[in-house]
Amino acid sequence: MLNVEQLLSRFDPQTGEIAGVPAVERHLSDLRGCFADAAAYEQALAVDNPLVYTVASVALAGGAGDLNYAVGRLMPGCIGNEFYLTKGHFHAWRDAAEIYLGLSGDGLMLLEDEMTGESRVVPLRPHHVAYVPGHTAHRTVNVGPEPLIYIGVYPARAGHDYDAIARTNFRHLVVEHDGQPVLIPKQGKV
Ligand code: PAN
Ligand code: ZN
Repeated sequence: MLNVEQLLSRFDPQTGEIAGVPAVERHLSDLRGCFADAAAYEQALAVDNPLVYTVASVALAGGAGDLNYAVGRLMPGCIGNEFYLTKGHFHAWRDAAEIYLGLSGDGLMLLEDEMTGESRVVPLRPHHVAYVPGHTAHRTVNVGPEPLIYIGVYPARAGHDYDAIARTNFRHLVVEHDGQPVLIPKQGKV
């Protein structure tokens, strides 16, 4: 049986840290192709390469019924008028769903159905649980002034497929307009 240290994790909902678990860091330079305004991206990167998000993952077992989880911390910011975001992915095992719980900050999940291309946004903030069905690309967006901290729980066998959605980089984006987050189609104007 797993030992008590494995059965229990302690995390900080303000920083996104899980005690004893190293976090993967994604800087702006890791997000080439993720923001719609390529010129604004290159301009920002020429000035600085800030940390955009971190992910601390717990993957103890990989059996058919096992679960993994990860705490994410997505910093506030924009490239052009598009809010800071995660790369986004499908699960390699397409049937694998996921739940996201908001821990602090104010964010959105951008979802895109692989079959129909339909998009949805759902809130990601404290006291909310967001369900990501299988066959759905998912990306996290921070639309607030503070770091967005959240936890995602998914089947251990889900795997991450970044390439399939990177080809189109989602059909919609979330931009700031008159102080509010707005979902617009690519090429769309607000
Ligand atoms: C999350 C994500 C996390 C980082 O744990 O991995 O939000 O986003 P990217 O993986 O797209 O960089 C999850 O959805 N796991 O399946
Ligand atoms: Zn996922």
